[in-house]
Amino acid sequence: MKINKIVFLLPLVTLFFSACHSQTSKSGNAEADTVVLAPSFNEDSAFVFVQKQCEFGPRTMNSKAHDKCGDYLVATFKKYGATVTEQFADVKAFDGTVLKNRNIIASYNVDNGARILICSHWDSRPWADADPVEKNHKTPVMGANDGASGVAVMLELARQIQQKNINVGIDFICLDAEDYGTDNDEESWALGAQYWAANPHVAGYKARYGILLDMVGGQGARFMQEGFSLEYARSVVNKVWNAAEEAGYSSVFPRKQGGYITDDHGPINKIANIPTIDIIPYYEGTSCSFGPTWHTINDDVEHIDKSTLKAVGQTMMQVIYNEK
Ligand code: AHN
Ligand code: ZN
Repeated sequence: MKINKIVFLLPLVTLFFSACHSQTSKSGNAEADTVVLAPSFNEDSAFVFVQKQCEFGPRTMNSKAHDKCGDYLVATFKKYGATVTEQFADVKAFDGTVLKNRNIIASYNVDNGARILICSHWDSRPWADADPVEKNHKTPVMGANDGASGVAVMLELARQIQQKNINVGIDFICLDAEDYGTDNDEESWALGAQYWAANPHVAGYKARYGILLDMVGGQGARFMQEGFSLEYARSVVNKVWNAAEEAGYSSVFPRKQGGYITDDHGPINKIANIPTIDIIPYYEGTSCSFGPTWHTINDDVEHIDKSTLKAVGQTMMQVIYNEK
């Protein structure tokens, strides 16, 4: 009698759990569809990658610090087993300056046709023109959050992939010349992404989807669903916010809409036609939705929060280790 009861109740219990949250799909094929918990993303390691980039100084376009940091990124991705491709191009800025653009692409499982694109910009803004103090407006931004944080998460993901392979191909793209833009000209931003989208590093390049990491290390950051991401890649938004919940970070990734942001994902969606989302903070009810250090002299290593790097990094792990 007791055994009969258990046997009878078991399917109900299973039904209850699967109804909670897409742990298994309707097919009930546990082997193929069960969500696995990804290995642990190391936020201390990611933090060191932020520090390393910032030790070169602000990585402003056409600067020596930029050159040296580029070499460091190439060497570090190679050290973690990636196949690295570089794109050099002269691009014209809004003010007529010729920028020596360098996109750095680090690829895993190059022969796998099923690919995921993960990207972040690595250049620093040459002007802290959102600083509350006027005299700082021509000082370069260190870009610990705005630049280094996204690249640091990518480097740590690369280190993790070398330790445990994934089932798909990945291309990490360090995009250049994102942050040399001006307020009244949308096209002045994301010049490296514009170049890559029009000239992908592999002819006819295709990816299932893309994820842009922008400012993923700020104190008190929460990531809301960005407007263009919802328009161009709603299913990718849902995939990533589900992964955040699975990883235990639903409070950092609330299922709420944020703003519409001009960023590197624009050209990737519109020119390269790869559905791509932007993971970018949305600080509600503050004077700057990107957070208090955005384009100020306070965007430094001291204002980086490891727990934000962890929430984003672990969510990314949860996404990529569940890709079949
Ligand atoms: C706008 O200010 C409209 N977009 C800025 C995108 C950005 C700048 N991300 C980081 N720095
Ligand atoms: Zn910026």
